[in-house]
Amino acid sequence: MKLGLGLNRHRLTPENFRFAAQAGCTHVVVHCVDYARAPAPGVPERLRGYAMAGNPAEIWSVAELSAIRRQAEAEGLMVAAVENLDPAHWSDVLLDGPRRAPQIAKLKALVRNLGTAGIPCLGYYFSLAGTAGRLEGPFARGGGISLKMDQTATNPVPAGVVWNMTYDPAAGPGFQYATSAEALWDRLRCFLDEILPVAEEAGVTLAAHPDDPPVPELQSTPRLVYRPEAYQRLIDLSPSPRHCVEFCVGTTAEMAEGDVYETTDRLSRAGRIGYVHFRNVRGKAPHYCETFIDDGDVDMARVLGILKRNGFNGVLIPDHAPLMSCDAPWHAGMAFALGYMRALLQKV
Ligand SMILES: [Mn+2]
Repeated sequence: MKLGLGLNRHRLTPENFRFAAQAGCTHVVVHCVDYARAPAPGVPERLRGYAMAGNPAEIWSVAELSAIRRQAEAEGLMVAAVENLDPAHWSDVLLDGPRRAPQIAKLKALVRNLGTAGIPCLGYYFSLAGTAGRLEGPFARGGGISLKMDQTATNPVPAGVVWNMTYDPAAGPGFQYATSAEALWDRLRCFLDEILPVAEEAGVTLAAHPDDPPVPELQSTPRLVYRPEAYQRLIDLSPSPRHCVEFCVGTTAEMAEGDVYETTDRLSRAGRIGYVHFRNVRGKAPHYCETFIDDGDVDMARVLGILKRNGFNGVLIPDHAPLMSCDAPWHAGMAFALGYMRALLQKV
């Protein structure tokens, strides 16, 4: 197994690649979505709390992806995956909207671009509400800044927003058009039916993240993979070897039902893990708190042992880690998680 670090778009700098290498990483998972793009001046009040999605006309190019790869390689690292799609590029795939067909064509081109740039995996998260409904605060050990969920009620998603970002500031007023879980499963199946053949040709694995937070409904939208059994339903959508899971240990442990070790065993035995989000948590949805990697409910060494026994040979990244009190809160949190993971990997 290999150690990696996830880097958001604004962290794709030579210093951060070097930081990953110094912590013992051989791989990085990169984000191309700008999650912090400010709303345009003049967007309606009801959309002010949401970041703006990217440019719908521009998918990530071979040149852009290759430049990231070269930057990583300059520090001795491989790019294991690009994580997450921009809502601007697939809003109508998620919502079954009128621009679905051109967006699918662009997603196919994007998967080909990843293959050409030598990036072997695309992590995606098929969700209407995205990662809403969590709070950030001093909830981890010693007041480390982490995320918690402690609620069951959330406001519906405004029209023009999907996956927690505004893709159409001119939409609305009102709310995202309601749909059922079955309709959403259908949309996911259609997406996979169209994209997986291209992914196979391009040599790119598609890896699906489970619902974070894992609750059956969020912001009046249905969720798909919020309990362990749903991983199987997801996998059964296609026999393609390029159809995998972005296995999130934390999210799986947060699921109200099931057992994180059993799920780890089932998915890794089936060979359907693209890469792993290796983080810890205390509690179960809808009342849980993200913790330091050594401080939650999950025996991380046991999870690693199961992955090893089943021959998983891919990349593990820390996912989120609590921010630590110092001049570099994010880096300290990641260094702590990576050091712990490195030790477990050496020992397993
Ligand atoms: Mn995750």
